[in-house]
Amino acid sequence: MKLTIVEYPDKRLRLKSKEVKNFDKKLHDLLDSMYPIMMNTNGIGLAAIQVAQAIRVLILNIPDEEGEQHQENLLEIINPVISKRAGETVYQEGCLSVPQFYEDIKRHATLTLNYQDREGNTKNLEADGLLAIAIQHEMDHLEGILFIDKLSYARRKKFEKEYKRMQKERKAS
Ligand code: QAP
Ligand code: CO
Repeated sequence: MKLTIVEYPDKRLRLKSKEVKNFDKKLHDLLDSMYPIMMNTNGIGLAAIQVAQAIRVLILNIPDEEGEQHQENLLEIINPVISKRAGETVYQEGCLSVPQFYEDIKRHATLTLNYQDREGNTKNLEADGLLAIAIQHEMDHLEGILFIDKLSYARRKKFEKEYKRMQKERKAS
């Protein structure tokens, strides 16, 4: 499956992703294709809508203490629901669909996640740190929400201006 990353301001990023009902080969092919594109673009998280598939699927590969990503730490998360959330944390986020832009975003510090794996098995996960942040960021994608939507009016205006200038430069080169 050949995939490319959908970038802001593409309207497809605003779609609400649909629940996965069939845990079939098509889903497995999508998951298998999402992993290399995330790794090749230096991502730690990717939602299916970022590769133009509006279904409730996301993958995460959080780096270890040495900052290295290992395939055995890959999480494939389908139909996620947060059942508990607590605390507050701020982290400088980025997004593969909003290249070259990073801003501090406030999230819950810890959460409990219910989800399904690629076979449709029900799973539970307690998350904190970068994993908890990444889960919230990727789950926002399932609702058509981007991290830039959480900026103040002034910061968002600054972003729109910088991003437009950067896109012009990228087209020119
Ligand atoms: C979401 O983001 C996230 O601008 C995943 O040029 C962000 O993988 C989770 C990336 C922060 C937790 C904390 C962004 C790569 C990757 C860029 C990413 C870029 C190259 C973003
Ligand atoms: Co993102």
